[in-house]
Amino acid sequence: MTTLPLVRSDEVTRALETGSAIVALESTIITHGMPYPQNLEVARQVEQDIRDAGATPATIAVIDGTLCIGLEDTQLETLAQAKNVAKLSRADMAACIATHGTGATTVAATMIAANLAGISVFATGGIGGVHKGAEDSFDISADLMELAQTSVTVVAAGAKAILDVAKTLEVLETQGVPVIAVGQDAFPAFWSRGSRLKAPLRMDDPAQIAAAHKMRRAMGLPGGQLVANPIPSADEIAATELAPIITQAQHDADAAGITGKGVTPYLLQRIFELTDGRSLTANIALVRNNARLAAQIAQNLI
Ligand code: PSU
Ligand code: MN
Repeated sequence: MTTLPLVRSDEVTRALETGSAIVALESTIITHGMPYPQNLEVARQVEQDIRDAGATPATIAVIDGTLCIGLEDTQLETLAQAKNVAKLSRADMAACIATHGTGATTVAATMIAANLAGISVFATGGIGGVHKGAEDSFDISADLMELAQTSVTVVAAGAKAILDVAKTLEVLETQGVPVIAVGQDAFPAFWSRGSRLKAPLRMDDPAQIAAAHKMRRAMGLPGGQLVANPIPSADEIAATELAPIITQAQHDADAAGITGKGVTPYLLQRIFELTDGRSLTANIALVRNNARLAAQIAQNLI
């Protein structure tokens, strides 16, 4: 019989044994979302933020055919410097493990792994969603369908402003995914706090978010929740300032013929260049902010 090669870090094993709070973290943000060496610094910093907030971090990746739940520091370092690491989602994660490959997990793949390991909360930057022009390209992230079927609460700063955010919210509604804004009514726009779009739900208390997660389970509803946590005001970039930059980046991606999995990493890198690195500074601040909130939600789930 085929068994799943799943290995937990010592820290995660201890947390599971003692029943303490755990927060999952994705690895695509390390390999495809940020440049080296900031990616490594951020990966370490976010783990520490979770510890400081009273929970245990579990960064998830596939390394040499093993599904790793929690990475040791040397593994984190190798991944942060690795080139040509696969970007894994629901469609290709099993194939990567079966062929003894190495890959970073996206939101969708991290949710699957967290659920397998008994972890209910996951912090990231922004989820994937419906890309601009999806009516022609059909480019809709598998993250949305994962939120509809895997019972993990995902804390993000909304959907990246490179996406068609209105269409992203429509798909989430169709798929029955609760979208919960924290501390405000508006659905946050990743690098910016506000947007013209109102989030369907609002909860300002991590205990409420945890209670809603438990109630979905009690009702036998599959799927998770999207917690939309706005970037701290001190770190945001105004949406009006970013709009032309996003348009430029999208134009460049189209001109370069970028499609499929390459689109999101290309746009993030191009926006980094066009903002002289300010998009990265904001991205780091929002991920850390999400990690802290996720640690509080996780503590209310135990
Ligand atoms: N958010 C970030 N940086 C990232 C991503 C999200 O701030 O790199 C990654 C996540 O792993 C997400 C993926 O799941 O981008 C979405 O990719 P796609 O649009 O190809 O589904
Ligand atoms: Mn896509």
